[in-house]
Amino acid sequence: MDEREYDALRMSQWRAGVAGGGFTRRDLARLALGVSAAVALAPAPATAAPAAGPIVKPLPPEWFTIRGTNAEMRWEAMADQGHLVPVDRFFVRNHTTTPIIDGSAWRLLLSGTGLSGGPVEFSLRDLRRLPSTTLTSAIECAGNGRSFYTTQQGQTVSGTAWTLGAVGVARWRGVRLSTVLRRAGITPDAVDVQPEGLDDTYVTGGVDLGRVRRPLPVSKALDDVLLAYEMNGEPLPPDHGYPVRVIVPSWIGISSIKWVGRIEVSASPLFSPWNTQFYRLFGPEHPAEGTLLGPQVVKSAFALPWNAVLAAGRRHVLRGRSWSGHGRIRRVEVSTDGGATWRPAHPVGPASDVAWQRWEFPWRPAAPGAYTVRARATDRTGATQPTESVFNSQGYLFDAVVAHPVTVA
Ligand SMILES: Nc1nc2c(c(=O)[nH]1)N[C@H]1C(S)=C(S)[C@@H](COP(=O)(O)O)O[C@H]1N2
Ligand SMILES: [Mo]
Repeated sequence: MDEREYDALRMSQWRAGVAGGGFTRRDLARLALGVSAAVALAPAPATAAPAAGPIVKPLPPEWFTIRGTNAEMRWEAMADQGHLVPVDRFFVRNHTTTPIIDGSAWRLLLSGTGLSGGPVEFSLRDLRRLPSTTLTSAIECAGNGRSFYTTQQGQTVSGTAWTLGAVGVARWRGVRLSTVLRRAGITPDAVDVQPEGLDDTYVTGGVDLGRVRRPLPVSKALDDVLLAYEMNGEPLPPDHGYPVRVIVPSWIGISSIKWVGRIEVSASPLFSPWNTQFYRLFGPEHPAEGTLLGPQVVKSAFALPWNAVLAAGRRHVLRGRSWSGHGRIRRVEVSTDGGATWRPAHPVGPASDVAWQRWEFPWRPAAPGAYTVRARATDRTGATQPTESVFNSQGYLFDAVVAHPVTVA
């Protein structure tokens, strides 16, 4: 089952009043009234302590743009890099603050009506003793590219004003979630699996929405989802989920819960604000309850500074990357004349269904002046980047071609 089908089913159940696991339609109504909702589930293990700032790792301005509790990767930081984003440049999306967790005291608690016995706990050592899997996968925030709704399309949207740097690719190692679910005694009745983070509860508009959590269908949870304890060959760093995070290939970033402390396994459908209130498409082109938000769309970025300065009359190699939630990139074209003509870029390195494609494009700008460069990718399903994205009020899934300004001097 893909994300779109699953979300469609759950949304119709939500509308019909079906609700299991702690978050109901009535809670949502109370949220709208500003009344604190009873979303407290079983207490998570008390191993979390707050860090000094929202993000622990250094954020040098040549690599990052700070956006509230988040840090966006600057694309020029990838100009000299291989397939992976090094940990020190990987973007960070925190609803609150990176918690500092003691890995030796940490426990993963599995519980719920979809298990044959009672709750089951795993330590980090328990997980490391199970067979491991390595997977190179992208993580991308559903709001990546959001600011272009405003700067390219003149539309007002809510949320973090990312440009294109809320995406990264890393090599993750860990244990398959399916292995852990089977050891915990998942039953054939289980329908949803909901990982929950150990970071602070998320408060917005004066309402405490509880811990960051979002359900997955059992079919996805038993397929390619990883409980990762390593990133690029090192233990997970605090900002990216130490000691253990979920990696959900091809699905929007919010599915990949960091600092996971509890996993609810349920025989009835689960709902949270992260699949009912956020991560839905609302707007004039969408029904009142919003459209479900499917896998990531096609995007491209140049590994160049915004307003890069290039010398006239010289040969330059423009480098960039393209990616899609629907599988590998088949073709990338580049325009240096405002979108009038397009020529193919040359692929570099591996193609991947769950990561990006690197590419290069040689360019010799003849005359000094202001230019825009554009990249347009097509994925294996034939989906291509349009010239305009369909508006939604929370600014998700921006897929249009981005006009990147360059000065030739
Ligand atoms: N516990 C927890 N998990 C979380 C989040 C969070 O704030 N808390 N943010 C989510 C979102 S919206 C994204 S896009 C990714 C970002 O992962 P990164 O910070 O490792 O780049 O983590 C997801 N997992
Ligand atoms: Mo996100």
